[in-house]
Amino acid sequence: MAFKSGFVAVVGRPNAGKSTLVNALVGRKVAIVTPKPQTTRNRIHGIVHSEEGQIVLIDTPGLLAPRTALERQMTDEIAQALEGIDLLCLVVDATAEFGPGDQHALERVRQVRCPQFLLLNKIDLIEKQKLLPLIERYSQVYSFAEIIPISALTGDGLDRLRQKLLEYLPEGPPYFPPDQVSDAPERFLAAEIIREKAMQATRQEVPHALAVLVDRYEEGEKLVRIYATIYVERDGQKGILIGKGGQMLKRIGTLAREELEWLLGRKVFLELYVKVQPNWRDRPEIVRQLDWRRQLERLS
Ligand SMILES: Nc1nc2c(ncn2[C@@H]2O[C@H](COP(=O)(O)OP(=O)(O)OP(=O)(O)O)[C@@H](O)[C@H]2O)c(=O)[nH]1
Ligand SMILES: [Mg+2]
Repeated sequence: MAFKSGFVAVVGRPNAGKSTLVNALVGRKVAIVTPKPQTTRNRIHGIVHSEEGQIVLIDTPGLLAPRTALERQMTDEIAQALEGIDLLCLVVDATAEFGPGDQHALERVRQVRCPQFLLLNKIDLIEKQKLLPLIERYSQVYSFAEIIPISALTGDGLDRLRQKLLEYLPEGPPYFPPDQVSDAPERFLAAEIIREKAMQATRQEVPHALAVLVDRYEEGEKLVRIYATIYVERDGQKGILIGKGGQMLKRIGTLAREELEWLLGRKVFLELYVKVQPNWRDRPEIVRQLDWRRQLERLS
């Protein structure tokens, strides 16, 4: 059989499980995951290699009506991810009732011209008989090429999904070399892992007020030195992040370092700073700095 290859956008509402799915199919962590909505802020390619073909998944931020400069950038990221794709996967949280957010998501994908799959995710959490009404509901309002129940967490249904993706992709040569799993540089992965640990360690409005920028990334053969700043919007948030006697920041740093050592396969020296940048989410000039593609252009 001829080799298949192509780009598959993974879209859906915040918290549907898009990044979990991309990581599971790639077989490595390329995107961060937290229980909080609006974790992903940039589109990232996660590359799935096999003998039959190469699936380039594009993880995207959750679909929503943008209110801040950050959310507008996230919406732009989705629009760019949808350009020139071969396939689209709409990921839906099957444990949630169909609501206005799902209607909005359908209207968004309706504008895209390519075959579309509906992935009913988190089926590990629901009774099988609840699936059928959901499938019927979606079938009535939209014509999907395939509707596939999955659990990105347990892996249920993912073999079938992989097969179906390859089936629909066009014939073509691979876009990425066999050892590449993501298009994002390690420097960005480092910032994201730090943000993931900080998001997981904090509550309420703090996780969403966090941004991480790597100030220096020095690669040695055995050791990577990373100096990064975590931005928050208010003094109170800075206090929470640093914690009593610096305990919180230390814990975040340790967790991030351990995971980065595992992901990069090298020792990591990590130094974290915390700075207040009032209302950065409403400030386009700061939001732009969080776009790693633009950062790369600036560095080169
Ligand atoms: N039980 C269960 N939980 C899941 C599954 N898939 C994802 N989750 C959980 O759902 C939460 C959100 O997962 P993410 O992968 O970050 O979701 P996302 O769609 O990328 O979210 P945003 O980036 O915020 O748009 C996390 O707590 C995941 O562990 C699943 O199949 N089953
Ligand atoms: Mg995500």
